[in-house]
Amino acid sequence: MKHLILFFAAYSIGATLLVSSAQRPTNPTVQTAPTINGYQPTWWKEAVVYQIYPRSFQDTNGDGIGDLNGITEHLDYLKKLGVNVIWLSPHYDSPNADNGYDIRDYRKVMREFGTMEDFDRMLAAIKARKMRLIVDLVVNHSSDEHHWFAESRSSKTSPYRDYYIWRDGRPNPADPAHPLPPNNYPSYFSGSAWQWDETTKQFYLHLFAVKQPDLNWENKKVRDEVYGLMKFWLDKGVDGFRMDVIPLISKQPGLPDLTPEQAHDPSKLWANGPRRDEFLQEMNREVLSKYDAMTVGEAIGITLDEESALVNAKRHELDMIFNFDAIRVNRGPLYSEQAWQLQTMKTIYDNHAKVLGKDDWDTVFLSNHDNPRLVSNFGDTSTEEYRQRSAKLLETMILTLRGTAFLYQGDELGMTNFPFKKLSDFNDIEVMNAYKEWVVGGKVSEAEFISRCARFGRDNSRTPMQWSEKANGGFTTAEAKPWLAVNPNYRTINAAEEVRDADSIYNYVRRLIALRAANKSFVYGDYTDLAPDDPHVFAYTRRLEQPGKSAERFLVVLNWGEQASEFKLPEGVKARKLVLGNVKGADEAGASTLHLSGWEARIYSY
Ligand code: ISL
Ligand code: CA
Repeated sequence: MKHLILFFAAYSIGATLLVSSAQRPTNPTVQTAPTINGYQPTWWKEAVVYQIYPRSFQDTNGDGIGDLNGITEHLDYLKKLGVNVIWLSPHYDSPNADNGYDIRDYRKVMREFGTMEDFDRMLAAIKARKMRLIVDLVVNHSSDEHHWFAESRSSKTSPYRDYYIWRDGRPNPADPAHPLPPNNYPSYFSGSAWQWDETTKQFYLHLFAVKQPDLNWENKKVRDEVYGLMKFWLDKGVDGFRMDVIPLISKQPGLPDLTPEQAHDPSKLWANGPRRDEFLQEMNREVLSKYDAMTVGEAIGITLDEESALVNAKRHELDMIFNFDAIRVNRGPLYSEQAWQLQTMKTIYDNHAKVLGKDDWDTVFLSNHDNPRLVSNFGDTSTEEYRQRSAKLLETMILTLRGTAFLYQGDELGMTNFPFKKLSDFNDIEVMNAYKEWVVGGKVSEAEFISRCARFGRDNSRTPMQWSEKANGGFTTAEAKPWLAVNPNYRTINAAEEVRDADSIYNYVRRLIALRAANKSFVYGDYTDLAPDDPHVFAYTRRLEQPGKSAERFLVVLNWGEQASEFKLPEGVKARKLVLGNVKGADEAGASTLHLSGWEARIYSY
């Protein structure tokens, strides 16, 4: 008992010392600021984040690959749009088996993207415009070309051996020289998650590509390496991290076989390793708590009920996660399309509002570099009119729902999926590997495979930005061959045109972001779904009532689909004044029933 008391006394003194000696406590203004509607206000809650996939943003040296100087060149475009945080997909040295999500050197800039000087110049230019930068932290795995792995695979006694996850194979009676994988884990990118390595005659684990060996987070040295590289970028001035597949860092003890039920969605099991929270709390204690940084975890395999464990402010883990419930609402197995209803989508957002409390925070996104183009996925590209309207409707929703908004490059222009016709049109390793397993393996026909990948493939969002009507959409020079073909519709869908056109999607999004920036109700306000059962109209309010201030109330009405809809406002909700809409001339302020045309979106004050 005495020992215990002594231990606790020493611990709390240690903790006090730690706090008081920290030179850079977490944003002191934030800690003392009064709450808004019960929420602690922070810059990242108020942020509109814009994701840049650097490979496809802007090429400045004619090699057909986007680069950091290309980002610097377009910062005024982003500033004008109004976004205030940029999330940069991996910019590190990489052999590009998975376009940079396989990192060879965490402290070096990818040669194709430029130099560290280019990075520093870009960061300074971002800061000069009062914007912030978060970078991608990909530390569930590294590249097999990282020097840690080169050492690790060289011998069983290498000091780096335990940086990765090595296991003996299981005996193979049919062929004793070639043991079977240690367990039945499949890789996300098809095939087994285990790769045989001839040098030391063991298997290593790779939940993604063979060239992406999983790091062993059980090893404190690995964690220290990660904390060190995080500090390296934070000390340079980056404002936080998007953390790739972060719940996967803690594995199941003993790595048992997946049961048949688990095999349906193995990420559920992988994501819930018993040390996940311990690792994240340690990372927070040792690194994040010392900076005013924002974190958003890609939380593959996490359900809404489990979310608070990761994002609750009192737990000191992450600030936010990406939950994939909404974005995957139309997705069946093997890239197939699943029928869905608007009510399902509403239920997802409603549940989020109910389950996440005042110490939690949410994200809103419906696209990224792993998903199809926003307007092709959830909107309507059947006519030019509907493409524009539905893109505006989707952006209206993303920017007025509850949570930090994440936009993906090109969606502000209503860029669409690419007309993929054949396997060689694709670049993505996920597609190439799936072809072997699904087509060669007889699960789907070749034609069906191409059509599914054209619908859901990740390359859809990775085609180059369409800047102008010039050759190659102005992404690169006319002579260059872009690393992935530019969508041929660049002649009509491009930034130059949209910046000019006051009614464009770009200018609509710009007005939306400005509206959100001017009205905190879109950030901290309450959310109420007015008609959860309506199959066509998504209508909700955002409301903020603060003592001593006049109430801020907004009504958002979204008519999903080509059909015209009527929406009868419930008692007590009067559409006072139209503040933004995507159909010219439509207003109906003061009406008790709204008449909406196809894909119409309106925001009223009420
Ligand atoms: O995109 C997917 C399915 O189409 C997902 O399985 C995706 O691989 C998963 O969400 C994890 O994504 C992240 O880690 C991967 C990388 O390929 C993705 O680009 C990244 O966002 C491995 O680092
Ligand atoms: Ca380039």
